[in-house]
Amino acid sequence: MPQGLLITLEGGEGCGKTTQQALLSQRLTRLGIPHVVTREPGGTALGERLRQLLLASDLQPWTELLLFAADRAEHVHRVINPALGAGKVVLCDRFVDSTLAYQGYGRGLPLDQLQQLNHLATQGVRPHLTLWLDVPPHVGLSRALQRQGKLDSIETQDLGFHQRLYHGFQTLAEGDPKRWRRIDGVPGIEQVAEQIWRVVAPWLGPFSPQPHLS
Ligand code: T5A
Repeated sequence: MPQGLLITLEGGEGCGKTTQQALLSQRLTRLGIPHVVTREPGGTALGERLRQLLLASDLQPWTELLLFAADRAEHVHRVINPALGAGKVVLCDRFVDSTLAYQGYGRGLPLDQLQQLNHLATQGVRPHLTLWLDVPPHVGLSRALQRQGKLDSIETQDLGFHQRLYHGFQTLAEGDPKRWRRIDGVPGIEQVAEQIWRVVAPWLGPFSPQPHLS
């Protein structure tokens, strides 16, 4: 079996990650490519409980950080590592970079300490490819509001917070262009999906039971 492939989807609120993750998964299924769809926070039984706490509570930044790290440690150990070890593609909605963007650029916690904590929580597992769905904060927030009718405790942070984390994702993406790909998340869902497919398809050769990807 080939080594697995970890693809993460990142971006601000309502940027379309969950929608695009589902479309990409459908495509992989049609091609017979074994894969796992997962998310943070969440992805495990404990993670889903932590998710409810994290999205419903007004937590101190360090408390919030440590709960995200606990979620990630459990997730990597129980879901991501086993899937990668089995040679699967893992599509993960948010991962280590959300901590850098939200808790680092957004909340102002020191980036070097966040990197260390990410390393501890993941035991060094890193994404092979990260898709940044680039959507201006006001567009993403208005999509999230339309979909849910209300915003969760992180989404209701002031616009300055969302602008800082947007800048964070931009800085992270520009700082590691081998791993990151910027996807324009503003056009319609199908157009965004095509951009993503053009980026992802070349990575999938070793995982495809078919000779050609389409
Ligand atoms: N967090 C997470 C941290 O602070 N630190 C961390 O370390 C981690 C891992 C997670 C929260 O936790 C924070 C970040 C988050 O605040 P969440 O509910 O998972 O909470 O929040 P999001 O990840 O932001 O997920 P959302 O579901 O809110 O947004 P998505 O997944 O980006 O967007 P999606 O696909 O659900 O789309 C939102 C709406 O827009 C429409 C969809 O139909 C949907 O209604 N839409 C489009 N509309 C027009 N054009 C397009 N191209 C569209 N694409 C989607």
